[in-house]
Amino acid sequence: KPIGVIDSGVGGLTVAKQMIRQLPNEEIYYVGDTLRCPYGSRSYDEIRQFTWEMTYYLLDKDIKMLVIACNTATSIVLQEMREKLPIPVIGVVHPGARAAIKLTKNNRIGVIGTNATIHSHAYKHALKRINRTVEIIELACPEFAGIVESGRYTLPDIFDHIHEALAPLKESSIDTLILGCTHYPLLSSIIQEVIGSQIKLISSGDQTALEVSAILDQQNLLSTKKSVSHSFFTTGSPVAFRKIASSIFQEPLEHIKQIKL
Ligand code: DGN
Repeated sequence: KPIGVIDSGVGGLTVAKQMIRQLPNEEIYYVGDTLRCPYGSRSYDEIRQFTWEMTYYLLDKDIKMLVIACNTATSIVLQEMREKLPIPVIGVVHPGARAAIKLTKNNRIGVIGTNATIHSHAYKHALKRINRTVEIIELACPEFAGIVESGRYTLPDIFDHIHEALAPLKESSIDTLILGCTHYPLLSSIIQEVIGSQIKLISSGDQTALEVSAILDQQNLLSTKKSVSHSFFTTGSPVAFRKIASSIFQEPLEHIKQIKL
């Protein structure tokens, strides 16, 4: 059975990529709701409804586990999905928080994400639960996911925009910055240049893939398939999806299908 991965758009592919790398015998079914992306500035009810729609689509395909590869959706729906679904469900917030706690030396951690993620304080709660003494600086960067979806993130004006957006972190003396939106790893080289090389960046993809593997192992759900084929479903243009996805995977992706939710 496949593992389902969902995101508001292409950002979750940064998580799917790590899963495919770390778990080569697992089949991934990915849904990106590119038509309705970004989710970050939508209402709580919309985010909840859209996330459930993607999930129902994949449940029909008999997935054995669900990865919510979107911080916005994780912040709002993870708990509810865990309670209601008969399969394991994992989000990206706790893996990212755990990775940051391991890495920080001065206990000052920055988090950037969409409006919805930052206002939910999901990272703050997750970090404080692990270590009460940690200081957390949260900053919403509502434009970043749209920049990634547009595919125009190498332009110099994007650099200036990111510089301006991250200015509030300048005096914060954080030593670790969580990229609290799965779209942001695609901007990581620009973000790193703007905030300086002394600050470590955390993308949750790696850590999430590790946790997926641990859960599958615990529940005896690991696949031993020799040849797997992944499927990608998008609610938007498959051409635009293929273009961004192929640059993330650094190889042309097959099996991209447009769907209606
Ligand atoms: N990639 C999603 C996240 O991690 O929050 C959200 C992007 C968006 O929809 N704004």
